Amino acid sequence: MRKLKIGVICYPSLGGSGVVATELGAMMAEKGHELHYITSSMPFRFIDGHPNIHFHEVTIEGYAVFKYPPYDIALANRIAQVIEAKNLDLLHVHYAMPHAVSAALGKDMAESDIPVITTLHGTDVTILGRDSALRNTVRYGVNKSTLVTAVSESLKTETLELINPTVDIRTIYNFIDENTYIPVESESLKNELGILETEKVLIHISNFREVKKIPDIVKSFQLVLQEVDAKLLLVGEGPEKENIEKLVAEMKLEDHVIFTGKRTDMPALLGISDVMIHMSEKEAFGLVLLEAMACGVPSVATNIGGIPEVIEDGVNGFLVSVGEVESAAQKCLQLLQDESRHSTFRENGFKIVNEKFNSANIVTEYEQLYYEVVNRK
Ligand code: GMT
Repeated sequence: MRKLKIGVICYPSLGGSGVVATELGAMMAEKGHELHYITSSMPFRFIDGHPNIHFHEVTIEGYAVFKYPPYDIALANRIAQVIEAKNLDLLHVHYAMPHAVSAALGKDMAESDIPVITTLHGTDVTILGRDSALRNTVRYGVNKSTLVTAVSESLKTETLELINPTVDIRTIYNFIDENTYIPVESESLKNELGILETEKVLIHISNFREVKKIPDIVKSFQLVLQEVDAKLLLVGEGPEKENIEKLVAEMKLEDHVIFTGKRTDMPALLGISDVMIHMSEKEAFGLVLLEAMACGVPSVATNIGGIPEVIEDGVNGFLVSVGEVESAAQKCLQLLQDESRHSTFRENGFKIVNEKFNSANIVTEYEQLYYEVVNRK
């Protein structure tokens, strides 16, 4: 099979869709394909210097007439340039808004028949697809794609219900790099973060958006604390951070809740953690749950969206309903106080990572899809 030239459009900053886009690109590059990232800045897990990976920056001047600089148009313009200059075989777009629309426009500008694969990651459909100001645009971007993938069956079903697209949607699960996400022992990190040897550690990692329901996590943690000595690690940054800091202060939990900010040492942080807690009201997949699983950390999470496809209740974690703060606390305690259950869930998790979310298999699924759309053309 000939090697492909693939244009990748994604959000380069913190976020699961950007992580998947860069990990997938890295693995495709290892298979000999040529990757061209067309983004506003260098993706944060971008492998600079790899001979098969290239970066094409999208820039736009802030002219006085623009109330909002038209980034989406500048992106389309750059996509058109790269399609022509690099003779791309296909575009792989991560997150429909605005990327799928910019890809359609860029393709049109270049007068090209290049195939476009759009991967839906979640809120591009579950929130933006419900917003009357954007719904038609999301549908347009999706329908202009040659083929669409969703990161879970749940997201595929929700997309069919909400958008009823005219194009084929396939489910391809997210994956992690199994060489990076491994159990790591890091006692010095515990010291560094002020965690005592005897304390249990709960961890939550996210972009601190409202959908993550972090106040529910803090309330559950307070109940856990009544039974065991513990610390809660809140890893990440985002719009809700200030509110959560206030809540933690009101609940007088400052000595027990550690805000780490953005971190790059996830395996080490997971290595000192006993349970991952995730109380989202919307979650198409929950990449951090998979990262935790690969590092040997069972999860307590909500039974919504794609989470039940990642966490099997009573197998590699526990599921609770949204807002069930007490039940989440009890489930955390069951894992923190029962070593044998913890270790069974941990082992089950390793098996699930290896079988259901095996990166080599998933990358091959994407590769087959790439050839399918290119050959269709
Ligand atoms: O919508 C977001 O919260 C951002 C987005 C992202 O870029 O990380 O998250 C979505 O994509 C991830 C990667 O596929 C999934 O793991 C997340 O579950 C999904 N977020 C939501 O559905 C809320």
